[in-house]
Amino acid sequence: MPTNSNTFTRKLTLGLVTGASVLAFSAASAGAAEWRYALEEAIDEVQGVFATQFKDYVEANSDHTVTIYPFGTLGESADTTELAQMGAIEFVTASPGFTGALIPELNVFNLPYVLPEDPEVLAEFFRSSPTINETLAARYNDQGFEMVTMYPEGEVVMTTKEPVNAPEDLDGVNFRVMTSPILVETYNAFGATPTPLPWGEVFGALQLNMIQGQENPMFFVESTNMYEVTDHITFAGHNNFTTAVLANKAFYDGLSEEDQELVAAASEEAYEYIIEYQQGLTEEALEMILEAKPDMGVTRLTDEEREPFREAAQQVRETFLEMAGDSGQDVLDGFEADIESARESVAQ
Ligand code: 6CS
Repeated sequence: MPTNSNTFTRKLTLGLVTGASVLAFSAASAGAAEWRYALEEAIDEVQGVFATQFKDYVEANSDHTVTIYPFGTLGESADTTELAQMGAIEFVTASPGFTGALIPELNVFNLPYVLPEDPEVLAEFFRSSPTINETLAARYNDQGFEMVTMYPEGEVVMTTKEPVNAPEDLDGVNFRVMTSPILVETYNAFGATPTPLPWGEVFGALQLNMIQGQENPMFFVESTNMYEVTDHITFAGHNNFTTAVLANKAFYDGLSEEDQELVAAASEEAYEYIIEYQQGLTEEALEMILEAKPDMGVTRLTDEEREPFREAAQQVRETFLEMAGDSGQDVLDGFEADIESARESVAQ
């Protein structure tokens, strides 16, 4: 079971106190430094596996150490993102499902039916896209971050108390989304009552029936026991969970060229590892869930059943363009062109 809210508040307070004293003693100095890296997930979940690879590479190739702060030790995503923005920690994993509230263009990742479903094309898109690695990287710079990398974490599924085959089935369902406005708009368009919440509140809210649905990749549905408090899983093919590894920009700009290259090399290695690590992860998680709860309902929407969700997605696109303006349009056009290039390069 994930941390309940009382335990969570206690841990958060302890975490911030411990975190503050740790931070006071570990300011970066010339030579060997301690780099602090906070996550939105546990150490054995995808973000933790990536961060561990990054840490191992940095520590094997320099005198620096990387201290990882998993979810719950320094607060919710909004807290850790702010700590990195102000330079109290050096690295953070911050997902557009939250940071889309800060940088409107990032909501392109939250738009349904934009990212390719083919995992090879998806991995190549993140690797090679100038829109991600130049245009969006510049938007992160505007907010005091250096974008180290972005990567996909797995196909997003809905988990609900009742089966979902059509938008009508979401009528009256309080559906938890991360806090970006485009996710709210998506579930409005899908026919639900969207409820933006930080992660730490989701399990309790499902248990208390304050919400009746949420979306996440399968590995997370399994690792956080979401299947204990929901009874149906729906694969609608509408998105893949994206995250970003960010560094504090002033910290990054102050690194030697050698250390900047170290960060890039560690992140490239961790990227390839995490893409490989995810092969079969969705299926494994589903098997584990069905073993623990054999009567869990699983629905894979057919193309025909997906059609009304795809139609609803058009309205979400329009809201995105109203919100992010011309630069949102450029990012969306850039995504479409970069996805096409990734498709062509994988097909060769
Ligand atoms: O739903 C969430 O809020 C969380 N989901 C994942 C897969 N990672 C972190 C995030 O906080």
